[in-house]
Amino acid sequence: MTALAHKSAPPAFDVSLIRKDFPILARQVHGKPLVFLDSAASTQKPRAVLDAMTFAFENEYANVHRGAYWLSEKATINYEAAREKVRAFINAKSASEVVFTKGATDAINLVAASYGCLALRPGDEIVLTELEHHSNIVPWQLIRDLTGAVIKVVPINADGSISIDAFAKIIGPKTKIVAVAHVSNVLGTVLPIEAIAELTHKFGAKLLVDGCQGIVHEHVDVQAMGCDFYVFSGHKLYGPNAIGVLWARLELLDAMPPYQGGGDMIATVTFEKSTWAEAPTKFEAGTPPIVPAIGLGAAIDYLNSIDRVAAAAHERDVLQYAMVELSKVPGVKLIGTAQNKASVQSFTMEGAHPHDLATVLDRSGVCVRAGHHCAQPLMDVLGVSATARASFGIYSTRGEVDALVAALHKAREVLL
Ligand code: C6P
Repeated sequence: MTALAHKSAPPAFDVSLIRKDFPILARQVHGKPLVFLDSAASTQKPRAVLDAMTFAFENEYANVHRGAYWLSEKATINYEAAREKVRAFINAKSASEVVFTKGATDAINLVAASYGCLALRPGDEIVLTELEHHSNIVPWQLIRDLTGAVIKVVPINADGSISIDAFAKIIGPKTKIVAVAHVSNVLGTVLPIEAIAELTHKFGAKLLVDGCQGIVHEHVDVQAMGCDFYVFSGHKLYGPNAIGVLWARLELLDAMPPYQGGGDMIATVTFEKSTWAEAPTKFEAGTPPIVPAIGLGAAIDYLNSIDRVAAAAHERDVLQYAMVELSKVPGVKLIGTAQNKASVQSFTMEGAHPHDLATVLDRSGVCVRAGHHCAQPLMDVLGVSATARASFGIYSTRGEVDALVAALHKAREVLL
């Protein structure tokens, strides 16, 4: 939790003002105020993002990198300005290191297919952890099956934490790629990325960090972090869906072959042979997600306009409160209690299936996710088929936790 882990008292954070920026939070569901506790799946969008996207479509929309006319040039400038905003937000050295993708899943598939194909030979090892999302497992299985590489898995501790010693037992001379979540979408565990990067590089391997659940809660500096690839999705960062980011050091992008072929990603094409554009265009085949990228840029502007240190402290407060209050509900068991965790709390209730629980909570206007959370191998490790999960964003409140707890008491009456 680097730059956001301030020791001094957090500045005042007025969550009621923040909530006014998110139009959907004012609505009712089933006649009850919306209590949106599923931000880990996708966050709600501030007015600034909605307005920026509407403005782009209404006033400055055309295809990018193609037109010799003013409107296309303006759209191109806006699209590339969004790339620069991402660069500054994650402190990348150059905007050329920022590749726009459809999302984090698309970005991991890109790295697995392109870098994996370049780096992996039979017997080489890809290191994952037990808490990975399917998006950071299946792409590696696909490239494993093509190359003859082997997947090794780092185990978690009972509380959902992972010790660096566990990594040290698995990463070794055969390791070529280590791919880990920044923050677990099920357990909330924050992984020790800097230490993992050091260990990975000791053996000359490369580190991919799945930042989907990390960048939303803390300041990310890809250079300080020491990873080689960092990926995330716009829709979890208060931006639109259909846009994601792959950051990689330029020398890696330069060495990697294209992932997909099509318009824009080429320098020259003949029927005999094609040559490639420079990165990042080499990895952006076809018409890119123009307005979603502009929306992501607006989300970054929005986040830069608020006190993110205070927002992170507020989210931690809501999480701590939720952990205490949920534990008081009879039959509720918290899943994921690592010391260093972000705003995600999974739980089960004895005698109630998480899906039934989520359906009953919904009648009280409370949205939580239930299921395996696209982490079936983790469910197997935990010995459960599913959990319920409450997850928090900058707009979440203690009052919403109270509403969840009240709805859980009602659910006990209905289900048990
Ligand atoms: N997790 C959740 O409810 P996409 O779908 O590409 O935007 O993100 C995939 C992904 C990858 N890694 C992690 C750690 C994630 O949490 C997610 C998305 C959502 O937990 C939807 S399954």
